[in-house]
Amino acid sequence: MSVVGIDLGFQNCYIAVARSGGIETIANEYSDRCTPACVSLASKNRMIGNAAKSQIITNFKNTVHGFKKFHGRAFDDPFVQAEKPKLPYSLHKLVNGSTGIKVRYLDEDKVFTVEQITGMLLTKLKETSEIALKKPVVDCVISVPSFFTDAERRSVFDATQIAGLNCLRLINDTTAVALAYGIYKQDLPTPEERPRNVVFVDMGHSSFQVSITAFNKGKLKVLATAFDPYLGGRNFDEALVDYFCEEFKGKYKLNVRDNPRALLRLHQECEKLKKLMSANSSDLPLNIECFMNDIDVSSRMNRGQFEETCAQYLMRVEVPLKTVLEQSKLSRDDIYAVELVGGATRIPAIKERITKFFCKDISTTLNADEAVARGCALQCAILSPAFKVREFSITDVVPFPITLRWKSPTEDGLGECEVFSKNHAAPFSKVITFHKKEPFELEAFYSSPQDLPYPDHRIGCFAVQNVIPQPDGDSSKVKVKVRVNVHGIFSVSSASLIEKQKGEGEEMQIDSEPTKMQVDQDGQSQCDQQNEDNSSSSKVSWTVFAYFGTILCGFSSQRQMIIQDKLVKEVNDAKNAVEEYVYDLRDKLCGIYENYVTQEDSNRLTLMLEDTENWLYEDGEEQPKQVYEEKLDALKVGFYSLKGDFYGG
Ligand code: ATP
Ligand code: K
Ligand code: MG
Repeated sequence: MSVVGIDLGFQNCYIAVARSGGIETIANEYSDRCTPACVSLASKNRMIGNAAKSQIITNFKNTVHGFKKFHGRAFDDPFVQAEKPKLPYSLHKLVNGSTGIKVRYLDEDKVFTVEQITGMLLTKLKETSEIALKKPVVDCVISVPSFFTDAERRSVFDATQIAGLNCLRLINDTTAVALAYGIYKQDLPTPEERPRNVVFVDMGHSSFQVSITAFNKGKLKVLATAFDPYLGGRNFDEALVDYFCEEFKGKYKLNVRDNPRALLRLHQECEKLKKLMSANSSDLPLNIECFMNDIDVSSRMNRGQFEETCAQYLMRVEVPLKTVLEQSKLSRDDIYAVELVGGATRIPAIKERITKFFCKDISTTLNADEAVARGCALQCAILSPAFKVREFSITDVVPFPITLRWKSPTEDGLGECEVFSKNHAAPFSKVITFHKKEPFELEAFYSSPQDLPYPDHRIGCFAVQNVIPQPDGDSSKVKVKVRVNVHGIFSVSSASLIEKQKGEGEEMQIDSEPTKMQVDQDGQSQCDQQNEDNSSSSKVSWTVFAYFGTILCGFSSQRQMIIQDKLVKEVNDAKNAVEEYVYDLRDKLCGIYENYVTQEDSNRLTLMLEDTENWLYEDGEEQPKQVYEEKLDALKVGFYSLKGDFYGG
């Protein structure tokens, strides 16, 4: 059983694994701990991660990045529509209305679902962890933003399945960070003492998340979360891009926005400049050679100007901080520490605002880039029977209240109740009792659409079937179990009809789900329309049918794509072997072999090497693997057939 944690970032992904020495963040084949969330499709193969990132400019139409927030979103979603004109690649409306990504792959136009693209990225991350652990990886824990709704979570979950992963938990980013913070702390208050309250702030490339978490020995409880789902490092990059586009229009008469390649380069340079300005308050240069129309461009900026340019975004930093504090019902004095993670919290103006708001110096005891992945790996270790870690209980919150509405075809029992209030503990199950004579429908939705960072407040419809009246014509008691599970996904997990059985012993339970059930008395009584009756009864489970908007597609193609990638890699390796042999032998002919090879042989070999090199650039540019292998063999034969006392050397 593998213990792997994945921080699935909008821009950067990190992997942490459990090895004998503990939790460790691992590097990929480029010795990079960060794998870019980038997938590049080409006429022969796919590239994922670092290799894909290097294609962002050269193959911009088919290099997909910045796709995380398309999960669970319809093509017509206002967010998707707002992103569309800014993307170098094309989006496409899928038959089911969801967002597809249109690229040219294997010389054909292809539309991939977001789940497939993330599936490819996860396959790469899976492979990287398999290389590090030297064994197959299936079980893992993956992070998602705390504000992700059901549809977004389901969609990410589907992607994990496409990648062949068994995701034990989708954990909220800030909760993963809290776990990484708390699990090794030796000095946490005992369960009887007042908890230690810590604020976690994570600003990444695409979003801003805050949580307040209460720690006691052996447990953490998230008290509240708040967020600005549309505020992150990329807004600052875009502000700089806007600024320089405007400047270059005047200064060089360039319309940068008309040239996707130039625009992408400017983006990359602005991001670099932004990072430099975090460390340096002086004037810094921005130079790009051969930017557009053979023109070199240059400009400058300092931190003061940066803050002015980004004022509209800096203004938004305080809002979630205020919200989270209000939600937690704590005062500033109750806060023990404020911990920052995420790349964009390195911007000094952001740090200042956070410090000022909490009237407290911020601590950076956590690794800002790796804490999420480490927290995920720790959660995976806790859930894995194969790995021993200290007991630690994690209670998260429901970020958006959930209401259940019910109706029957003929009975006038229409009603609704809020089953999960805002910041209700999660994961959590509740049993709700209905008194019904016929099948009925339950509709779950988010109660406060105005606070939801998602356009559709519906969660799902559940039909409770096979409900019949009691033999005496009375309503039957139907117990419905609703749950927000470990992934933060809502479901109606089971329904049971309680049959009256006069005079027989205890209530008999024939319940299909073996999980431990926590019953929330509040929730039960609100929805209970009649008093509990005391007559004995037996419980019979009935089917719940669920309908959801998400549709899974594309399980089969991933395998084929992996085979294709392997094939291309093998051909490239065979070709590289020929090239390397040519260079190597040429070096040696002028070096260590010089005294052992006659001039005549040397000339003959040099000619042969030159021919081969030319061939590699011409007819040999694209050949099947076998041709390269034969070429290499021929070279070797040519070399070994030399006369003289060469082998004596
Ligand atoms: P998200 O959490 O939104 O899914 P992510 O996890 O991929 O995104 P991070 O890796 O936490 O994001 O942060 C990336 C962002 O941080 C980028 O915008 C990057 O430019 C920014 N960043 C990194 N280092 C610095 C720095 N020194 N100064 C300013 N910004 C920085
Ligand atoms: K990240
Ligand atoms: Mg992140």
